[in-house]
Amino acid sequence: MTCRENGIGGAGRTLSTVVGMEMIRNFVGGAFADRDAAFGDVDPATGRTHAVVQVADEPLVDQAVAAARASGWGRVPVRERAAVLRRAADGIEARFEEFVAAEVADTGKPVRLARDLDVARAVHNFRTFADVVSAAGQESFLTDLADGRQALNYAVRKPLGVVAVIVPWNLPLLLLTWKVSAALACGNSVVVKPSEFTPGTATLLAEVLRDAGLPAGAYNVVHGHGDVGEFLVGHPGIDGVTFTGSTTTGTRVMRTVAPRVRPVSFELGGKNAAVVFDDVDLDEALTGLSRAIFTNTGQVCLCTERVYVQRSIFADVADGLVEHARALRLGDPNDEATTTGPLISQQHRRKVLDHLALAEESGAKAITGGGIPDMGEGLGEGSWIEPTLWTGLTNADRVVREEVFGPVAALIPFDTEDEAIALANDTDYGLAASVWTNDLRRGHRVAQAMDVGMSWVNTWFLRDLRSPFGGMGMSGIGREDGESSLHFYTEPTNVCVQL
Ligand code: 6OD
Repeated sequence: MTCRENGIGGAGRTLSTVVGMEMIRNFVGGAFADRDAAFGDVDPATGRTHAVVQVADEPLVDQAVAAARASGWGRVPVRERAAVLRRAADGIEARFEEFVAAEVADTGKPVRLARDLDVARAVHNFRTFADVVSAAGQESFLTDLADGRQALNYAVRKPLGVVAVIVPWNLPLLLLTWKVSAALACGNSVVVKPSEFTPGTATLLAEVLRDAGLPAGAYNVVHGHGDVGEFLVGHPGIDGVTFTGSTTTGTRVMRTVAPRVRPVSFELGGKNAAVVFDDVDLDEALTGLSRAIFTNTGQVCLCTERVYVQRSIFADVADGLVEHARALRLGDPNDEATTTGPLISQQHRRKVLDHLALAEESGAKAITGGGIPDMGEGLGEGSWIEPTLWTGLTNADRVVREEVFGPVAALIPFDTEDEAIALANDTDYGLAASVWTNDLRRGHRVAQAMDVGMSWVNTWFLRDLRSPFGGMGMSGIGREDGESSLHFYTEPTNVCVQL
């Protein structure tokens, strides 16, 4: 039986017996493991439970960490590791539509987005990190001391060992494979804890990695809520933690890991700004800004929630963005024409609705959206929200300072370049920014002046996995991708040979 078969995994699986649903199980030491405790996996588009997820307990997490330690993957030569990663990429491609279906069922995101962004990136992640690790060199120095001695110093990269990978629900497979492919490429074994909202693709990936020839124990999945994640990151057998999620959870993870002084890589919240100058190509900018605000229903850490617009084009940008927002098609995620799905959960929608109320209390004008759409039969119980744009807010308003993580943005005018930079940097976060201008020098100048990990000019979320990725301030700690991933997922150790 595979993890994604319908039915039950053995005696006592009462929940699945009753509802006869797909069962999502933990994967430990190269095999699926059954547990009695389970919860329902809800499709946020319909509000209906579509699968049953078995919950890991502490003994199972212990087993997963022990299996990871014993996997032997770190001793596999780089050439063979890269070959396994490439076969994993091929394996995802071969089961592409299964991954798409699992991601859509868990997130409610439009099937086109799941294909073009999430699953396509999963394939790309494995191929890229196979390439990165294959091309990686080591630092070396020929040393000439004043006393005449000579030496050869060279670094040897060792895997950290066992890495805990904690990933969120917004881009479950994209972020999981981004971290797992890099960690495995570097010779680490991983224990993955997906979000309880999106357990599907991490479990499917277990089959693909097993079939690609990854040794048992090198990839383990434990399901559950925050307590499972907390137990995992605090486990004495964990050598490093990579986490993407909220700043609040990130600080908890950091506290849990601190007593054992293990490296962490965190990509946390954001309150990302776009700065739009009046020399811009308006149509191009509106298309880009609309993507930046509304992609994945605003549930991407890089999404723009603050748009600073030069005053002379403020009305044009506002009208243009309203037109884009109204052209979005909310609806059945499996309909190819759908552009926009629901929020991940009712709980998250309550948070977003609180922010909509807060904006109104602050005197904002919702120039489009501002509430719950009428989705009609079948989708009425889903966690839908209207794409929303506000004017009339300033940086002093809470809703302009706090991350909403929904399809919302505040449009705020500015007059000068200096003012725009100051407004964009006036935040506790520092993840990403975009600058929209046709003035080449200004584009470089303003992009560099942004206090963020990633600045885009005339685009958004255009990624090269060799470039450093991560946030400043409350947006995170550490960088991943390319060389940065090699740095995080390995310990460079130095050998000095006197010549
Ligand atoms: O594109 C990536 O590699 C990445 N880490 C995206 C993060 C998005 C956060 O929601």
